[in-house]
Amino acid sequence: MDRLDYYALEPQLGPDECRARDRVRELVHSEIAPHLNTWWRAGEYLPDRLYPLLGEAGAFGAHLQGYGCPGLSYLAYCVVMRELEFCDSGLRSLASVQGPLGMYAIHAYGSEEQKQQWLPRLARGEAKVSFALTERLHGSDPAGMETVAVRKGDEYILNGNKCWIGNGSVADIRVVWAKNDEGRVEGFLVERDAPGLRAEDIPGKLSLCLSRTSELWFEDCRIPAANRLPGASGLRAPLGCLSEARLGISWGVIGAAQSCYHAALDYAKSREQFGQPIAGFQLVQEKLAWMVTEITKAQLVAWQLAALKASGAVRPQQISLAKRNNVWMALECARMARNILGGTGIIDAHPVFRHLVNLETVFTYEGTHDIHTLILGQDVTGISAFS
Ligand code: TGC
Ligand code: FAD
Repeated sequence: MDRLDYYALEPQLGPDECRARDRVRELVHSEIAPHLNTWWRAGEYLPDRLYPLLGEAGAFGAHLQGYGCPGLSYLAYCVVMRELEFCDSGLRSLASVQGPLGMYAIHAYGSEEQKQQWLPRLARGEAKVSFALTERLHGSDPAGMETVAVRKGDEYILNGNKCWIGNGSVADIRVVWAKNDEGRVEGFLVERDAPGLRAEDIPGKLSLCLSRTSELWFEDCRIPAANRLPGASGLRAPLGCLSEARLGISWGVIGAAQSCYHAALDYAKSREQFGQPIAGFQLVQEKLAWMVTEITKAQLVAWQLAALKASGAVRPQQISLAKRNNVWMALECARMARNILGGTGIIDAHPVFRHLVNLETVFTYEGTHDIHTLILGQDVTGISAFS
């Protein structure tokens, strides 16, 4: 099936990007998509055996260079994210946690030893990483975090809580953001069995069911002093990781929107009411035209954003515009597609309702829609509405 590409952007991909797209598309098509509903109904996460296959396909940190990482372009990274989220936002989400959040943090701020120890295994999907910024009491405002890391001899002692952490309970290594005794945010690598660490998955999740989300507690949790990320100082360090991941999300959700659009279009052409296909009704055509227009606009935003990023000229506020617009667009597409599908839109014979409930989370994480509105508001007015 040709995917919606109304302004013929796809032929502009180079051979590396096409290869990256096709490898991930093939893996998703053969090993993941056919089993999604079974896993979802059984309440199962993505099976562990698929992590190495995803690693082999270049899904983890596609744009990171060296240390066994795929070493592809930003555009290739973006296209990979779109392919994953065409299938499921939870699949893209676990790749975001692994690549642009966890691996990027180690790549950008880690010591040579930390990079050599962790990046090759993480890129291959032989180990999992999580990225722990959010706390129960501090979501949109991570500057308020209460987790602390105090140096004692050759160790750091961590105390505090982290909430909503992707793969938090099973990660081999966790990038944990905490304040030092001067109140400055720093990054720490906390290994799987660190003494004083407790982790539990958050129960009752009705969205992003393919990916695991956990809560972490640090009670005098001791880690070696060498586990501090030496290059990370201040909140700008974790926010820099978020910039990487938000860019991928602004591409990923285009995949989810395309999936919804095609499901709605196919159904509208085959479903008859009042003696004709519902695709012939003007109100249905208006919805399809809206989807084509908004997906195309989002694609143009995403492509230009990737170009700005590759040129080194991108500003975080430009990434916020794309995350805000494209996630909203995808969520609206999912709602419209669900509407066109009528009653059948709520069952898992179609991917639409799954995309809809997933996108509700994507609307909130990596900066809520409203937080990105305020980032843009501050950029254009010069006045912060946060405090
Ligand atoms: P503010 O004073 O604005 O900034 C502090 C320092 O950081 C710099 N900065 C950034 N740097 C890189 N990228 C960005 N996006 C940046 N935004 C800000 C800034 O220049 C400053 O640097 P310096 O050197 O002057 O200190 O900080 P603030 O406390 O006022 O906060 C601003 C705000 C609200 C925008 C920020 O806190 C924010 O983005 N909040 C949203 C929190 C969030 O997005 N959390 C996400 C958690 S991870 C997650 O959700 C993973 S989901 C899994 C998946 O992706 O699939
Ligand atoms: P809050 O910050 O409490 O916001 C609640 C509401 O208040 C929102 O509508 C928000 O827009 C609004 N609001 C807040 N402040 C303002 C303001 N100043 N003006 C106007 N409105 C405001 N975090 C991680 O660190 N690592 C992860 O791996 C991770 N994975 C996640 C996976 C899932 C499935 C989910 C749901 C979340 C995940 N998160 C992760 C956390 C996510 O980033 C936070 O949920 C998000 O930042 C919002 O924080 P909050 O949920 O505490 O909401």
